[in-house]
Amino acid sequence: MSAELPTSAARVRDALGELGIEATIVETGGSARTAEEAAAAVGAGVGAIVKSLVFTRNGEPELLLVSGSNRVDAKRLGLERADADRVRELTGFAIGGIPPVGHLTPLPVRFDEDLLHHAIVWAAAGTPRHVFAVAPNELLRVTGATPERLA
Ligand code: 5CA
Repeated sequence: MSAELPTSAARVRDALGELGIEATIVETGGSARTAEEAAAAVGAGVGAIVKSLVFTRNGEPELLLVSGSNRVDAKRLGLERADADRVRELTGFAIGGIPPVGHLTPLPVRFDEDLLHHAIVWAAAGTPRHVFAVAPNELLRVTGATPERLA
């Protein structure tokens, strides 16, 4: 039940609710810290897992929502990986459970077009053991991003 969610997952549940996304947060049996583990935990292909990654561009942070089967072409996009402390400071969550919404500081979002090839995608819900499913176009809608090639 939602009342039993840890604080970090409850924050994601509340953020989703405020955005009008109907999603049930699921606790995985084992670790879902990586896209591969999350895919195995929910029985989805790794391409249907949303990686929520913080990068910086000219020092300014951006949130990239990337298909689990893609690797961001950071060089082409002029991006650098944010370190774990910066990610925590900006989002309020620890790596392995970074959700796509509900961050302390709302960041500009870049959205991987390949996520739209799936009917449903799964994203982290604030902890390495909590995920939620969402239609990718719903996630796209609430981010206000324009889908693009990030790989
Ligand atoms: N819960 C899973 C599936 S949704 C998850 O959060 N996957 S993830 O891909 O969004 O988050 C893990 C990612 O964090 C890895 O792809 C890895 O590239 C990145 N990462 C791991 N350690 C660090 C670190 N020290 N600094 C910056 N990024 C890191």
